Amino acid sequence: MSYTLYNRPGSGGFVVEAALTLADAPFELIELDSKAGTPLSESFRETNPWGQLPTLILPDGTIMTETSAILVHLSLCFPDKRLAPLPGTPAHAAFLRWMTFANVNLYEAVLRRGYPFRFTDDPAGYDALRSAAIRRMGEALAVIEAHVEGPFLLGEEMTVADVYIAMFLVWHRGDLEAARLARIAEAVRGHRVVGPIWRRHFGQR
Ligand SMILES: N[C@@H](CCC(=O)N[C@@H](CS)C(=O)NCC(=O)O)C(=O)O
Repeated sequence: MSYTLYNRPGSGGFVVEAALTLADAPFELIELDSKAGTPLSESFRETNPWGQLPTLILPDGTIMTETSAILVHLSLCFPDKRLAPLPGTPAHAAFLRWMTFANVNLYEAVLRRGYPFRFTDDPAGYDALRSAAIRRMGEALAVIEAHVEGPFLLGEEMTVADVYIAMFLVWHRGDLEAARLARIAEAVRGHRVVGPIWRRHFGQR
């Protein structure tokens, strides 16, 4: 029984692909032919009515969307792979906190930057929306930077939260003083399993 992951290169499915690979879970990758900043084809809405990636089909056919929910689910399905801290611990509470924080504050800012036409009906406002989104993303990354336990976000071990945050760092277009997040991204890029997936999505960035 296998998972099916819908994504496009350089998109958020990178982190789901990394999590599935870290979990040794069998999966089929379906890469949609579409560019960042453009809506996906209407026909894809039959799979995900919100028309977004990543979309993961579980082995029993259940459709999952929302990156942080997918990552939390996978971490619970494969506890021995230690994708996340042990459920019920303070570290797991922090894991849930930052996963949701990233989805709500970072991912939405990425969308405001890439798809401003969804957030205002006034084309004259697109540039202002984009620059405010980049600033907001920098503010959210700075909050996470201040909460890095070290060396990884939640302590000694890398979790999928680190891989997730590293993805936002590579997408961020503004200035950012975040030495601890930069070190996490470096570790993610250099990771034996995640590194090759990173390079396929983001090249040498
Ligand atoms: N809230 C969603 C956001 C996903 C998202 O924005 N995905 C982008 C690709 S990175 C996308 O599908 N863009 C196409 C669109 O929004 O039309 C999640 O957490 O997975």
